[in-house]
Amino acid sequence: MGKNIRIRGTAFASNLERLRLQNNLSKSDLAQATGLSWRTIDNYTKDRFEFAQESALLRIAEALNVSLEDLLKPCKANRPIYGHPAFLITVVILFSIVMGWALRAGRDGDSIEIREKSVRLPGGELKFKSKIVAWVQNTWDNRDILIIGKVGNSDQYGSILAIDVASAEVLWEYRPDHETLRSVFPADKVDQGDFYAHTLSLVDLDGDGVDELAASMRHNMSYPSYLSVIDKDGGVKSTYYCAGHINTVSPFDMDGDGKDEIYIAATNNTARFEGGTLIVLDELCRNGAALDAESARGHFADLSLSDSCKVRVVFPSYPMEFTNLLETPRMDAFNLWINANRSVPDRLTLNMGQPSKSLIIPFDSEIRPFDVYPSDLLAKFNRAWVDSGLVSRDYLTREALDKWLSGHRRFTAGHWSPR
Ligand SMILES: [Ca+2]
Ligand SMILES: [Ca+2]
Repeated sequence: MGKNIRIRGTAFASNLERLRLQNNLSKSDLAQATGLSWRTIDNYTKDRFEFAQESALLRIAEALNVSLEDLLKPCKANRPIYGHPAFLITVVILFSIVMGWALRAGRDGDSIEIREKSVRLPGGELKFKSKIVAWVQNTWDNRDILIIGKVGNSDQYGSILAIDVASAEVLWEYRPDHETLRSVFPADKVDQGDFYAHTLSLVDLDGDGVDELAASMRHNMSYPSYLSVIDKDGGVKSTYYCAGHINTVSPFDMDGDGKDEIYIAATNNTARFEGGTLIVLDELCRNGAALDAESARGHFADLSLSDSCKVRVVFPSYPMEFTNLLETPRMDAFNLWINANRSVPDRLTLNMGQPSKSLIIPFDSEIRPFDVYPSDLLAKFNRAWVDSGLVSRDYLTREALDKWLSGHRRFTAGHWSPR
């Protein structure tokens, strides 16, 4: 696996844009010069990734005639002048200016402040009865928009609101359709509680340059969850249902065709396969349910739903004596890691198990899992468990891991089923 470098929190995005313009390069020029996709370059300039492949960064640095270090560090004066009296006087003056600006900004409410049950925007303050648990910012129709997800409470269901930052006007509100959800999942499970937005992600599924919102909604008392794609006007374009919790949602254009796919790590939660699952949705394949003949009963009320995902990979569970020690009754899949470099074999990896003790599974560009290995900590714990007789056999030998991996199921339904 190539080395990944954390770019979030560095000056990479702003340096990339500045150097690109200085070199008179379009994003397409830079994509061509580096062998990366236009979408990847665009995502980099918009600071959408936390990490980047070192090899990709080196190619960008080379195309822009700077060192990797210069690409990541903040742009500043070349010569150290910290000790010079003029520098100290300048600092004092600048500090006064900045403080004055900051105080004015605070008075004018120039910034966005998200609190537990309220948001303060330049256009005013909005207060809510229930907690805000997810948010994302975007620009739609040349307006800065804040999108927030709230949990429900006794007199209010969870919902998603799109708010115009400048005016603090609520442009639209999305509420889960409980009647439909009661017909998809067992009604008694749905009635136990409420759905709320667990993750909000921006995704451009059709590649038209306008982001859609991918909202993963989770039940607060039971396991049903779903992912809805919502357009800029609040219209629901598609919904995909899952019988277990959706944990991670990662939009990415892996094949570089300018259209994002949605990669989802989730818990499968069905009787024979409680080993976590990876679901891929795209522009055409994003309706239906993670449902098949072996797994449906007891988890879906509507067995006529068909699975129109692009790809779904379901992993088997581990024996309970092992999952008990992992402190997870089901093997949750989480931490999707997508590799921007198209030449590496492991385009995507995910973790499965418990955050500190997990199996790591790499997938190729066809979303086929081709290996599994334990994290260092899981291997260490496993040795201790085997030595002390806590497990009856070693579940992490190469032979056992290969056998476990060969038990996965892979669905490529891909048929359209609007709902
Ligand atoms: Ca779009
Ligand atoms: Ca694509």
